[in-house]
Amino acid sequence: MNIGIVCYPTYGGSGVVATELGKAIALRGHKVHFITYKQPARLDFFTENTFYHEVYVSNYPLFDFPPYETALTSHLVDVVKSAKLDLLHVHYAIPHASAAILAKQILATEGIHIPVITTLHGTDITLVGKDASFEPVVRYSINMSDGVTTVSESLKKDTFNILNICREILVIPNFIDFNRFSKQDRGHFKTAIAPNGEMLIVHTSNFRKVKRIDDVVKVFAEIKKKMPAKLLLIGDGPERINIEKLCRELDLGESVTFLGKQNQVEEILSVCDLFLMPSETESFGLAALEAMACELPVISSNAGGIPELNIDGKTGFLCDVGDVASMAEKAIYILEDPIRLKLFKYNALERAKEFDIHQIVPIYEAFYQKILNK
Ligand code: GMT
Repeated sequence: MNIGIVCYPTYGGSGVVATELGKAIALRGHKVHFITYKQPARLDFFTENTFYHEVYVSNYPLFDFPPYETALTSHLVDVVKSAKLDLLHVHYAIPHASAAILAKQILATEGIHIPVITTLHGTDITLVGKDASFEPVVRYSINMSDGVTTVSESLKKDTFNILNICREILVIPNFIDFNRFSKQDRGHFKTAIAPNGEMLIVHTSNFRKVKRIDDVVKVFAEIKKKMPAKLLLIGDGPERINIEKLCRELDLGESVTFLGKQNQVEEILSVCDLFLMPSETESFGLAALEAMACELPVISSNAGGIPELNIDGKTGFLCDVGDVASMAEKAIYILEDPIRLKLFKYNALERAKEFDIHQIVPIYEAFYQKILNK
């Protein structure tokens, strides 16, 4: 197959899933063309089967808002024709699905049929998708796609309910590549950041409000009252300044380290003991899966699709959004007993194995084939 993949090239989960999927599909012998405005962060190697097409947007002075969607649509039309693509797989509804549907309609006028598969990732439905300024376009693009997937049952339900959509949607969960995400021996690093054997608590995200990082800090403050512990915060974004302020107010001093954006997250996860994900909404929780693959139990909220990944009482615990007291209590329960901690770590890894890239990518591949055969 000759597949075009459209995604956000930055650090977000949807871009990671799209890029890792494209790389895996290419390794299975298909040709994969990434079409986006910047080389995807995880597209760190090229093979004879992967191609990258950069979308250029004119900055003509008349444009207060450079029309990326129009430039992307034109580029899609061009790449479908020049690379003779069989299928477009677009990740995140806005603006990728709508650009692909318009490209499909333009190509139809030239007698070219290009099927479009849209994968919804979460906030494209639960936050921006329901914004009145996008809703009709999102609904139309989903309805006009030849195939639609969501990353959890929860997101599928949200798509039906929020957008009042009634069509077939296939759930294909996020996946993990154990060649990259597995516990590595980084003892020297652990000694450097936790010289007195402190418990290492970790959180990774894009530091947006929806991640509730203030809850991460408040849970950590409670853990720290009971045992020596440190908190590592990986990522960056608009909330960072408020979180730094909160850490000062709670007098957490040097026990919290802001590591910023990191490329080798797996190396840091490998030395930690517990992962916190108290998100307001989360369609799947790829960051938690990455942590579990590195043998970390997860204390999370029970929002969205997280319960489809984190098993309450086994791989960690699920608490109501904002229930800091319960999250702290459960975290301490896991951390205070070394044998219990070991068991939760083992369970987390075993659960992560159910989302192995080698099991999930063939589901996408079969879905491509099904849509092409239609
Ligand atoms: O988590 C984010 O805010 C980034 C976002 C994205 O669109 O890149 O992640 C979403 O997609 C991931 C991959 O499918 C999911 O694992 C995340 O749960 C989802 N985030 C939310 O729903 C908030």
